[in-house]
Amino acid sequence: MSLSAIRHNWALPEVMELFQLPFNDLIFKAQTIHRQYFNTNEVQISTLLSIKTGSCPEDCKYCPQSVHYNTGLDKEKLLEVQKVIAKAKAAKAIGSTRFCMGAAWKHPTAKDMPYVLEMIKGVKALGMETCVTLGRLSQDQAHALADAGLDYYNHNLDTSPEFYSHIITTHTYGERLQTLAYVREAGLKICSGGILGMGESVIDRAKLLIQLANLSEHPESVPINNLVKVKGTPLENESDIEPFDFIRMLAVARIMMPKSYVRLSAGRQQMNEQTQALAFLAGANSIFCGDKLLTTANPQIEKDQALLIKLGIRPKQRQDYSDEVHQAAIEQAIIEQHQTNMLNDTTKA
Ligand code: SAM
Ligand code: DTB
Ligand code: SF4
Repeated sequence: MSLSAIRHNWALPEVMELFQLPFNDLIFKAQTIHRQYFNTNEVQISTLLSIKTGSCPEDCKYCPQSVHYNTGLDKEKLLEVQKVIAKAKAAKAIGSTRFCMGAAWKHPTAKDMPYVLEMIKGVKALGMETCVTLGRLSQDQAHALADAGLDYYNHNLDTSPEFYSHIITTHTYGERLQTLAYVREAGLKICSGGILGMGESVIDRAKLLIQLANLSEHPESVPINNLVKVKGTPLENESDIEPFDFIRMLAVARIMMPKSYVRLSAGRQQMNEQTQALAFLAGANSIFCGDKLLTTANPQIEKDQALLIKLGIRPKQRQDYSDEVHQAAIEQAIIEQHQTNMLNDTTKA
């Protein structure tokens, strides 16, 4: 079978046609393409850590960390480098191959940068991939991150250019694209996606995917977040989206960016196992593991391990990383978890 082409010329009518396909046809198409490029029974696992929490000057209506909203968040200064490395070690022990560090900044300052660079070097030394999300970057900052050995920069476009100013008023879509261009030019991998459930239309979702897929290279990682509605933010009472519509977004992302990792990102805590299983069927092949995202809850690791076992899905090892002892330890932990679950099921019965 010939491989699906990697295209950068997606147009709105054809993308809307994908969104309007009968559900089964869409999922079949996405899964067929997924199998051309990936092992369907593997997911890449990343872990998040907020290295600087709250008091962000930006006004993003979904975000619990914006200084503009009172969400009762415990604010924290930039964490110490050693604390960050200890958290990365714990993430590695649960099978995570990438450690993502997020800061509630409009952009990093000259004072912050040396600490962030040390964090990157320290996490890399553990044999993990590194990702940071620090807000807007200058060209020099993008190069400094690359020189420190950073693998991925996360910078989400979040929604369509048209809907952006309804949600974010303190920076522009153009600025986001500029940072992505600096990141690419510095030779870093890009992690960029968006959020569903902010009151956007299906056209906005299609336009977000067109922005991402029509970049000169597709982002290597595309996180699709389901809005976590946090009390105190302007979107706290937004209506839930239909879970099938969330799955459609993942499927269309998979079809448009066949080689990218599509991450079933924020919102899994509020999602049942069946919806998550459909997400994997639609081509999602990356998740965040660990009981916290940045500031909100994520499923307990035991729950995630149990789900992956039920579905026969394995955590993906780094391609360039052959630590067999580490892999064996993860597999042993998963088997033990499986046995405990079975034992619990038997005692309950
Ligand atoms: N300040 C940096 C920035 O905005 O680029 C990095 C941190 S920011 C928290 C990273 C991303 O988290 C946002 O772009 C958004 O996609 C996601 N996010 C924030 N709050 C969220 C929420 N309540 N639900 C889902 N995703 C959220
Ligand atoms: C992404 O797309 N989602 C992550 C990560 N990239 C940085 C962040 C989700 C944050 C959810 C809300 C919170 O926990 O504060
Ligand atoms: Fe700040 Fe990022 Fe939250 Fe916007 S999304 S308020 S920039 S932390």
